Amino acid sequence: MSKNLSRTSKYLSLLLRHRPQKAGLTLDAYGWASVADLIANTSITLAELEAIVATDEKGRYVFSTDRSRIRAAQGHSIPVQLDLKPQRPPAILYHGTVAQFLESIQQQGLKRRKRHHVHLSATIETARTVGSRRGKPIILQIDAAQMATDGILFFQSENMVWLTDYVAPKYFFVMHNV
Ligand code: HQG
Repeated sequence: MSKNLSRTSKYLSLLLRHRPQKAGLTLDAYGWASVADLIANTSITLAELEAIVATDEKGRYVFSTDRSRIRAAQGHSIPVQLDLKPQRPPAILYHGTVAQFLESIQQQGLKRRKRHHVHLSATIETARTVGSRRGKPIILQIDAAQMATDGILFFQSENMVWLTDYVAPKYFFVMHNV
């Protein structure tokens, strides 16, 4: 993705996940914004939107079937209903974080902070990328199978991120040498 497109994608993330009002947009209850409004209210073109949806490496944004609306697949801090259905997770999931949060995470468990859910990854590589956003990554291995057995619900976003409400300390450990 070009530098310009990547900057536009970050702005789109701000509008569709956190602050639609910055461009005078309103999202419906399910997080959809009107594509026409988005184009009218910003300098983003339809061609750019189409390129971002098609090429974003994490599939962060999706068009409605008729392409009149667009939303973020996950990662919101504002309340939206994504209508995700609970799904059985893989036996093991991973979470990438950094050393400065570790003590607190080990005491309190993984919390969703500003987002709707705790975000978990199916692979160590993805968790490493997520953690690397903040510094040297630390990978937690999560016993998703046990959590599911204990009745804790998991969801998968449209772009395949695993989501859950909270992960108690008994369900994870820090992976070393990864
Ligand atoms: C940490 C990006 C202290 C947690 C990524 C994380 C992901 C705690 C940070 C998606 C804690 C929250 C989500 C506790 C959790 N004490 N720190 N009890 N519990 N934390 O950004 O998982 O590019 O909200 O470890 O790729 O980093 O936006 O979550 O470091 O998929 O599409 O608090 O965001 O995707 O940070 O990232 P975040 P995250 P996008």
